[in-house]
Amino acid sequence: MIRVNTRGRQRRNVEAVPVHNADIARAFDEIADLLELRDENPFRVRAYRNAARVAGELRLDVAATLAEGRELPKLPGIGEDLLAKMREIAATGSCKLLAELRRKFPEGITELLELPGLGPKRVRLLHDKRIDSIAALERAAREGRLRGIAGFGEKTESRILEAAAEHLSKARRFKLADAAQYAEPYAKHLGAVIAGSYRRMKETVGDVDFLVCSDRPAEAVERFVSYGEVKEVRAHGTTRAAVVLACGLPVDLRVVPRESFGAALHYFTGSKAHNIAVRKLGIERGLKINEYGVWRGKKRIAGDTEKSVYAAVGLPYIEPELREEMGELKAARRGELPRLVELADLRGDLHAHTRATDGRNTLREMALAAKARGLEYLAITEHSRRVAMAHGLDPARLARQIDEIERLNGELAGIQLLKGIEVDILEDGSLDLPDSILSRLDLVVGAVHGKFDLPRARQTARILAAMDNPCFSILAHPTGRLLEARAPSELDMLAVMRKARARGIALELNAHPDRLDLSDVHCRMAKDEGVRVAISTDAHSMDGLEVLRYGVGQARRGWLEKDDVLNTRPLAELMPLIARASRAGATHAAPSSLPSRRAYRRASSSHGAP
Ligand code: DGT
Ligand code: CA
Ligand code: CA
Repeated sequence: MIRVNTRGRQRRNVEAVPVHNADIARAFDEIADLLELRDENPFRVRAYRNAARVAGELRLDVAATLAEGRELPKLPGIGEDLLAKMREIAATGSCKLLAELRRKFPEGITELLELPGLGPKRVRLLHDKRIDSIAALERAAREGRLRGIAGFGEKTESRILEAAAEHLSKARRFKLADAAQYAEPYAKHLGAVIAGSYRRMKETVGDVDFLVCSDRPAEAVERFVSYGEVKEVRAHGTTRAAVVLACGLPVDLRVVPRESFGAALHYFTGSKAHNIAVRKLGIERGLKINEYGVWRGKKRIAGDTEKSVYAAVGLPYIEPELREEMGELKAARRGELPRLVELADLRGDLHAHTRATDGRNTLREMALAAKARGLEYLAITEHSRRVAMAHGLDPARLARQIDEIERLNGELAGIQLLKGIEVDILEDGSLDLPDSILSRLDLVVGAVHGKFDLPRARQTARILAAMDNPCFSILAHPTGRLLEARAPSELDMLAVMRKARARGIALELNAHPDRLDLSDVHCRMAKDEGVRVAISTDAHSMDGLEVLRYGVGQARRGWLEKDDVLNTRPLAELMPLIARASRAGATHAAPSSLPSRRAYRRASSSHGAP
């Protein structure tokens, strides 16, 4: 289950600041956290977690819809009580229940839940000892006061100390999709273009960078600082300003004249390392490159478009997602830039849930939603029985779903449902369902849902063993990470990839913005190792299909091209690739030796690959 990062959360009491869906999701998540701390009924906790996810994934803006006097559509899994709370939060930013719960706990308590190894039980114990924030915890661990508390040994203490110190030293970052909810309407209001890490589709952003072209910069700056959601103005100049929004998101603004647009966009898109490298190429040609243009002496020779900036240093245009100084300049110089995969290249989705388990829509609704998005196929991959909280399928229920899908496929035109499962990979590497039922499916997606913290060798052996099952088609969310919340599992990713390649297994890039697992670095590694990547939504609702675009962004950061991505294949080409019989010894393209190998080695050493 996904928990939204709550660190540094602003307890909002700013009246009249519009409430975004992300705020509603966070409120529900905080309720779930606090109920858990009170040891309430897990089903009640889960109802609020689900509501958070529904709100977070909804495409329509709840507060705006209600403010216009329109009704919300029926939201599956959201009963009257939750709906009433949703209205209350949309109108006021909070609700009575949340306010009551907050009164019972000190303010920093939920941030403790974000540390690895700290669940509600332990946080309750800490609370009893008046250790109520990460800072207090860090102090207690340093002073050796934790090991006296039931369940905390010396080892736990040192692990917690490490995690707390890391947490405190790290600047807060926002998940891309969360930042988008606040930044998009703001940018639209200003007619601004968004640059920075946001444009590079980085999975998290430190702040959002706006660029406005105008000959009247003072006006643009005024409009920027007087936006309704601004909580704090940090800088206020004639062509630039910096603010923090009520939600805590910092936003920077720069205003430039029209003829500088390309140079400014290039400069503020970054990354800094990429900029420095481009500027160096300029210097070699006697050119000066800054945010106003490309200059030979006092003469401006380029800068109205980004393309003109690159052309001035003899390079073709480089896509923002590649601008990380990870070999893109060399590839550009040699004419070897990848042709990055695009959203429109995707023909289907290979990971989705329905009401049969913890999804919220029916098979038919999911099929029609996929069709409406122009997809050709959608794999239904419910949880298996071991994932009890999600009401995972046993063989009998899965068999019934297989029949239902076959019936539905006979009836629906223009969309094909694929019969699948997200089978749990047990601790010993065996799968949670017998081959007799797995072999009846079109594809088997395997995933880890517990014991994320096994030692590296055991975790790796577990995954490798699972991939030996002849039915195995795709390894889902391979590292199990949750951005800003759960670290990736320790895994020898190179060994996993080599095995995947040998067995014709694809790795999933889970597109959910809380996961984005594979990372960009691992995507690139997959490409180098000749392993196909499946960009999958893991949708639990019709709107959940929307996240594909984040998956595509991550894939592009990982240099993936159309051919590297499994679900760019039309159905007829896909089927033999996921079919079990063809998979023994099947391989993809030979591994290439792109300049990225060094790059991912460097970056992945912290994540597990040798
Ligand atoms: P973030 O905000 O931490 O997610 O990452 P960025 O890349 O958005 O970084 P940010 O907001 O500090 O700056 C936006 C862009 O401005 C950055 O990507 C490149 C450019 N920039 C900022 N400072 C410098 C600098 O000192 N030198 C150069 N060449 N470019 C810079
Ligand atoms: Ca930024
Ligand atoms: Ca910035």
